[in-house]
Amino acid sequence: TQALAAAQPHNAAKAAEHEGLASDGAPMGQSVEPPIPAAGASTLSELNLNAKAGEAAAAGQDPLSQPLQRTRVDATGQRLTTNQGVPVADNQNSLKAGARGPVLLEDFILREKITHFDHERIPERIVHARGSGAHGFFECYEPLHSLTMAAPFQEAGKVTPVFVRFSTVAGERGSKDTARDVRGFAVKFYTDEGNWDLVGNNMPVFFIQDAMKFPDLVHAVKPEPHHGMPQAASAHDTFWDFVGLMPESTHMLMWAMSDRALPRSYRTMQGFGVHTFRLVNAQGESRFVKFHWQPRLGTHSLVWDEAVKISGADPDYHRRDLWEAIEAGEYPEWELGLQVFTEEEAQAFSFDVLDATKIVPEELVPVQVVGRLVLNRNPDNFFAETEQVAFCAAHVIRGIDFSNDPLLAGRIHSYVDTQISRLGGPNFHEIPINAPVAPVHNNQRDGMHRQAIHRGRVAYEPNSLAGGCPFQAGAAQGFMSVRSRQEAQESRDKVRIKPEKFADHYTQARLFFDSQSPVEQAHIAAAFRFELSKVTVPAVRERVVASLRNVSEELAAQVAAGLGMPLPAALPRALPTPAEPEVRHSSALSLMARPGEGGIRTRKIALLVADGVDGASLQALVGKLFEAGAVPRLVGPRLGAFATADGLTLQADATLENSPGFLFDALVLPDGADGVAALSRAGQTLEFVKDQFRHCKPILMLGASHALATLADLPPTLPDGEPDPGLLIGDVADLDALADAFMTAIARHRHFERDQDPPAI
Ligand code: HDD
Repeated sequence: TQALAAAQPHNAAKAAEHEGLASDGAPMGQSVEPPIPAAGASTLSELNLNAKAGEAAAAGQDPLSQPLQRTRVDATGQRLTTNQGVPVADNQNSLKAGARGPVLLEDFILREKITHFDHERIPERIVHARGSGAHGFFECYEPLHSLTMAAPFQEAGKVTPVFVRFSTVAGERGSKDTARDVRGFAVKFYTDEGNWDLVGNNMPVFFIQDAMKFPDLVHAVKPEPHHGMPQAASAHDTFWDFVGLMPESTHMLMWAMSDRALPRSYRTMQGFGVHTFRLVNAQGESRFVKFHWQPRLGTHSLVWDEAVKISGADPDYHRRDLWEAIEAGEYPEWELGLQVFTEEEAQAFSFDVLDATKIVPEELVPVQVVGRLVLNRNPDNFFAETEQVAFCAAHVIRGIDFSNDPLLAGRIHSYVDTQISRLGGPNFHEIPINAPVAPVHNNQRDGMHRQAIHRGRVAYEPNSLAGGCPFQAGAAQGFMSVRSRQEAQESRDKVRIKPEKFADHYTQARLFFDSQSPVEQAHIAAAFRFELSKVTVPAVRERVVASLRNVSEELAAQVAAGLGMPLPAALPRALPTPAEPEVRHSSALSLMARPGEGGIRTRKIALLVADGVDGASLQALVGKLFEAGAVPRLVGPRLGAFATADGLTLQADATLENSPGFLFDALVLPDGADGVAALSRAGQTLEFVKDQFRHCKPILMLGASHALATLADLPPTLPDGEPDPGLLIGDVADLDALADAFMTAIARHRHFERDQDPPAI
């Protein structure tokens, strides 16, 4: 991994920068001296030998395509200047006519500073405004020549730099990370044949089938327009009104109400391209493809009560998690999987592959793993990179093509269009984070914020004055004029209708629900209950429950009971007798199906500390957890040093006040009667213990701390009388065995055997 990381153009100087060794790295200060003009200069400005003309760009080279290094700024050891490079002597006082006199209009330094400040904000994204990004690379496992010409898949071991942005959908830019929401999973591949953006989500289906409905969907889910509430939440009337009237959203609602809408971390969620795309090989043969990202750490989610509490204590929970993992060298990793199938196979499916509300079950078309994605560098600057990155569903490269999915068609338009207002004009592709590493040459010119200085007098094609350049790539270069061979053409009458199979809204919603584990099903029912309980218009609630009867009678009954309403009649179906599905149960659809590689790396573990605890056992545990790659933290009633019963001094890393229990994956309660008594005097300790228990997380209770279990009213066994495998109680004499059992319990993530609705604690 390190060798590959070193090979990354965006990463090469990172280590040196952090150690302050960037001598030939980031330019110190803002301006970079241009090189001396090239020998053999031939244009007027070159002959002029004005240093500003610079060196002619190397043939075929795009000056914008250099690594981000060219735009990095480092002010170490530099004096303060204006934007014009004029040194600023005093950055404290404006220019006045006398000490108590008026500020002078001529103070251009003050005016420049305030003017720039006044314009610092840009519009946030229409959707997916809240997000976090990172740099990394994609590595191909095997060449895929028979499937595609796409550059990243041409050689085993080929590495393509990427920038990835994860996001929530509904909330504004400053909203919490742990909203119940779909997550964006957008990957920009800087391939040597141009940028390819795979702009996906962490759920493989979507709410609507046609882009015509996208503005309606977004207007319904965003804060209601009259009072601007609620923020980052779908639990309100307009969202449920809309989806209740759009039965095609039912399948996506099952995913959005599942724990997938509450990822524990961006690092523990899957990603999907959602649409059916095409892979095209050098012969122009195309096959359909679905893209899957599978996290190495496995899939893992929060529970709702926990997500709500985290949003108060740490609204940046996912952003911080991603940042810290990368800074710690625990690079997040996913494998790319493809489901590849032919047009003929697709024709025979019981569902339409052009319908973005349908999956292709993995039992029908297996997922073939073709490479891995590693995120190994945090951005230098949030605005310059994460905010200004512009993903566009229209950005494909040769070897990747669109299908006729009508939702995708709208996206091909929308993304480029939205950047024009968000990023201020048509030249957003020149912003460093968006500039391809492949050369860019065309006759598009000018426009707001143009950076490139195009040489010569020719800006048209065909031309003879510039030798015909830039010339069409054409078939001779291996770029086909037929992009991909299409299926037998259907009737091309102009119609505003949907294909027939799009009308089956429930078969796959049922497949999803039936494929969940009992605890996941219970969480789905609870999520519908919660969301609909926030809806104020009873008819809206009824319509949604009526629709759920077409998915699962059991689910509808549970939700109706939870809302204290009679079960309404089932909603009439658009297609009374849909085709028989090929797959009725798909274990791949359960989060439990992907436990990951095991182990406890990067899990955050709280060990409570106070004066009078047993220090040696805590110290030993910290060492063991650290060795296993976890992140142990000593949490005390205050910061600072604590004197332990056995004469050690332990420093608290965090406090019960600033780091409540729900921010941790597991909890250790220490031995030592005095220490336990001190901890129990702080009300937060019992909340800590109760939250850990309620969220089904592992708890290790050493010696005297068992008293806290009684104080917190923890049930001694599971509801069925069996021992709770996530609740480990023992004496410090057995520390080694307890530590091993604790780590095994942490590796399991949650102990849902103890999950109860309503919660016992
Ligand atoms: Fe979209 C942003 C994913 C349908 C229009 N979308 C956006 C982002 C992601 C997705 C991950 C954030 C990119 C980033 O981090 O900058 N969108 C999806 C998926 C969809 C989908 C997986 C369905 C399969 N989107 C969709 C439709 C339309 C849009 C149907 C419009 C017709 N999406 C946009 C947008 C956004 C956007 C308005 C807002 C900001 C941006 O593009 O750059 O153009």
